[in-house]
Amino acid sequence: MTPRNCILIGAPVDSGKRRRGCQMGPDAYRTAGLSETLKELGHNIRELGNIQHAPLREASCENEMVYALSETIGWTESLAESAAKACGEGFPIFLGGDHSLSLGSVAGAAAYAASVDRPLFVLWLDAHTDYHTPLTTGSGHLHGTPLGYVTGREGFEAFPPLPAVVPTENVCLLGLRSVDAAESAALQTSEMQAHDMRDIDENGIARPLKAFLDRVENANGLLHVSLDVDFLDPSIAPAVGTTVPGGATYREAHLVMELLHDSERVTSLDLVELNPFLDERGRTANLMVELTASLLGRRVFDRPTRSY
Ligand code: 5AB
Ligand code: MN
Ligand code: MN
Ligand code: MN
Repeated sequence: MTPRNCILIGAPVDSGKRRRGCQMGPDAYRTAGLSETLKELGHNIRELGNIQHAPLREASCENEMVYALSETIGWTESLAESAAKACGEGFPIFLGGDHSLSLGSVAGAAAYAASVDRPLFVLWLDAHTDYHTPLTTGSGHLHGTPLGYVTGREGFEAFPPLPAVVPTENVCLLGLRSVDAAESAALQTSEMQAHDMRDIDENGIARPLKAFLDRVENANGLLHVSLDVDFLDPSIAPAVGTTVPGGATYREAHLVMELLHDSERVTSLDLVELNPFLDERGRTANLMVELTASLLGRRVFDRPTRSY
């Protein structure tokens, strides 16, 4: 296995929703031994500690429901900068923090991809589509908007202008089981490949993922993976504010990570929405570390790499 230069970036973002606790996420991953686990697999690890949001400035939005706009803009600025830089130096892993961190991490990854003239693809592992804009969100929670931002939807005027838009046909979502009406309507007119749990129940999780990975391969793309804790079934991953029953099982989740590893395509990763305040004796943090280990090459026994 080729060792990767992993860059661990703590992003204690907690502004994407009203319930607090994701700010403790980076320390929970450290406590669960993320860095040691990846070292044991033979990877090089650089720890950047926790980053901060850019200085806050006044910002406003027509939708008065929108929560903590200035703070999320500040995070988007600092994360986009960190991501673009880290993508040029190694394999960034963002230790969240809630999912609003992905407005910045994906924007930065897209900027880097554009700078090396390669397309960026995004795999969204989530119960939700996170395709709102500040104008369509009913909750006002900006952790429900990162895919809206990075694909260039209208309504993000207060945010930093996107250096490079991610085309919707480059986005694949797996694990959906809670989609708001406004998101669903917008999704219909987009090219995103959205696979809900019904689809996964009927067809398995490997098939849509392999089809997507083939497209990434054929386009010689970079691949950003965004793993929301609520992709997983709450029975195995309780530490998240937005539990939705009927999520990915332990094996489905590991299989996704194993296939991603074998594809050798993943170039950046978000671990988001872990709320350690809601965990049971660290089990969710531990599972997220185990899944990251699968993505970075841990396997039960060695076998010839299959091509698909
Ligand atoms: B998460 C909801 N669509 O907009 C909203 O956890 C949930 O990052 C968003 O996927 C969930 O508030 C955001 C109801
Ligand atoms: Mn979610
Ligand atoms: Mn999410
Ligand atoms: Mn959530």
